[in-house]
Amino acid sequence: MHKAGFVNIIGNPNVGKSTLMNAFVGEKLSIITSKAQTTRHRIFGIVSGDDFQVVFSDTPGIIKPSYALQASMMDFVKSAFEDADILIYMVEIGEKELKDEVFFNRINKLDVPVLLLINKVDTSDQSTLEEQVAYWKEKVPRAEIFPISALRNFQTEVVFNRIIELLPESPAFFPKDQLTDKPERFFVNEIIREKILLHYKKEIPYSVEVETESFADSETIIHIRSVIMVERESQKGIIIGHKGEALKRVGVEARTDLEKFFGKQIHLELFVKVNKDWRSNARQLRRFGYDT
Ligand code: GDP
Ligand code: K
Ligand code: MG
Repeated sequence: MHKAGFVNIIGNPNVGKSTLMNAFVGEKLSIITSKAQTTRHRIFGIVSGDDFQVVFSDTPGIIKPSYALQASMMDFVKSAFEDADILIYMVEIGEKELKDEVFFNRINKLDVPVLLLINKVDTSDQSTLEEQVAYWKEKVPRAEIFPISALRNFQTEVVFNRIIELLPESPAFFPKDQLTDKPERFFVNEIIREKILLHYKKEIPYSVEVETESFADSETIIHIRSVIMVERESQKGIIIGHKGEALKRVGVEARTDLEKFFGKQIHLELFVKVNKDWRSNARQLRRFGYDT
């Protein structure tokens, strides 16, 4: 018998959804930072065995959208509700307030298995943890609750084994050696965007989109040319920085990660362009892959 299904991970921003999917897949498919809205897309991470295939979906954190980009991000979350065979609802230790009741009520109404993961237990003591488990048991009576640490790989295997048990009988959805649904350029864009999230303050990371114009893979080296898109001229200056130092740092760090990701030498060229108000422009958003 072969089992396969979609396991969709949803939750508030920063609870550790991307960290968990990467831990399951064993590859850094999703970028991770301590900032909310690091993940903007729905990203598949595929784990296959001889008689199973789990298609994880990492999704953006649940927020109340205030511009078109964020609305599209929440459409990714909604789609993750609709096609889940198993839903993972992730919370972090200490989280009690439900930021979006609408999503929350949907969880209690779903008829697929729900695993409620209380993440970051490495930061908690036993009594706090017990209190949290009791709280979530009452709030989501139909969920199975697992305290975990995605970062330290604590109890993640237990969760994985439970997922395999719960998977429906089905043939595989993807070739067994496929890890994700996204093309190479997507990961280039994301790795560069991660460095921007890490090194720039305030609104800058949220105003940035990265587009890879060329990706030329030869035997020993990959030549990559990417554009960092900002919304305003003033942001362009900030990205480049004094004597180009800031942009240079992004390039150096991104290249190191790209070499790890692709297992090859990378030659990376970065450019900065102004694309006025792209976050609110439906046509631009479609171009950057924000349509569901
Ligand atoms: P997401 O926004 O839900 O995708 O969360 P991320 O995976 O991007 O993680 C947000 C932050 O929480 C990052 O700084 C992670 O390193 C951190 N984090 C994730 N899992 C754990 C965990 O189990 N323990 C601790 N202490 N930190 C974690
Ligand atoms: K994050
Ligand atoms: Mg994320």
